[in-house]
Amino acid sequence: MLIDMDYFFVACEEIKRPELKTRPTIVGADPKEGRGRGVVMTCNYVARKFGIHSAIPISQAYKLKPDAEYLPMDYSYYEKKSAEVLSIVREFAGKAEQVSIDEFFIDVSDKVENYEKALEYAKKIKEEINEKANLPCSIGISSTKLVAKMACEKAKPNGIKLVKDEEANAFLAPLPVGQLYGIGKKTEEKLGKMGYKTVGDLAKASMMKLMDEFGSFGIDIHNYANAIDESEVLENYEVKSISREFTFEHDTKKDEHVIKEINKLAKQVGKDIEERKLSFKVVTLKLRYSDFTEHLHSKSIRPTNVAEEIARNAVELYKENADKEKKVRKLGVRASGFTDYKSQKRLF
Ligand code: TTP
Ligand code: MG
Ligand code: MG
Repeated sequence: MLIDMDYFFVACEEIKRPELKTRPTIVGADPKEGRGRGVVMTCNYVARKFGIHSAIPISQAYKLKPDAEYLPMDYSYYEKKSAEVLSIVREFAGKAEQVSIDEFFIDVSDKVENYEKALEYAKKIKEEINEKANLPCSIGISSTKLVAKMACEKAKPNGIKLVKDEEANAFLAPLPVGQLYGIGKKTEEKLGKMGYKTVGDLAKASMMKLMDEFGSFGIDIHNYANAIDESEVLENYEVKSISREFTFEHDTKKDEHVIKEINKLAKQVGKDIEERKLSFKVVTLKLRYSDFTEHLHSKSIRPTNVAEEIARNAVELYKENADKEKKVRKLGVRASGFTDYKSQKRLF
């Protein structure tokens, strides 16, 4: 699902001053009676009826509706509301990814077993956001991020749109190429000259021809036009390190016992790393002995996403550093120095 808040900045202002709900309201630069510079950040749907929308010059907005409410940005308040929405959304999601101040992808494939249930679930999420954060939103539902995002656009304002897997191509086909995600103004122009007007035209285009014109981006365009998008919802918690610890029931100095447990811990850490699609460059082994002295041993390696490298290096650290005179009481294995190996797709 892609959840995008409706007319976000102004919707936040309406919480502070409910009387704005029925009045055309704009957040952006000061219009200074038409002489103001700068742009409209956003406006409510009452104002959109007058032709006002995001990114137009504030002077133009003023011409269209001089008696609208013009408000300055209160960014810290919008950030606070955004964080509130994120925490509500997280309660419903297996995974959540914030893509902008008012936009969240959530993966609910482990929460609902079919599209009908997903639709019910989206209604619940929408109600919860409305009740708890006092804000309207729209939700797009699909099996890919690409189509969910585009479905949400169609759901606006204050709606939910489900596009099933088997409907995705027919949903995209009639749209002008400029509405396909990843396609900017320049690409749209070039595609127009090549004879591709709709996403459906583009879906049938030869991949080679697109690659000739756009390089590897041509492959992306072709995939998007065919509703193919394999990117996953990525958690965007900032994780600094991942570790596991184990305490022996009986302190031991038998290498095979210790190494067996190091391997187990490393496997658990590795599983976490793989799930989060991280690569790491530091492996640390913690050893606490029966006299309660504790030592950390670290190793920097070339960044890798190969989980087995954790065990290999942790065992090596043990062999190189363990005090063989003492019994081991507790072990810890940690990986850190993360980078995303599958960084987010250009598209988003
Ligand atoms: P959007 O989600 O693009 O727009 P919106 O929430 O105002 O309206 P919609 O109902 O169509 O989703 O952007 C979120 C916020 O980001 C928006 O409230 C204001 C800000 N913003 C800008 O500052 N400049 C811009 O050009 C756009 C598009 C948005
Ligand atoms: Mg929005
Ligand atoms: Mg948005």
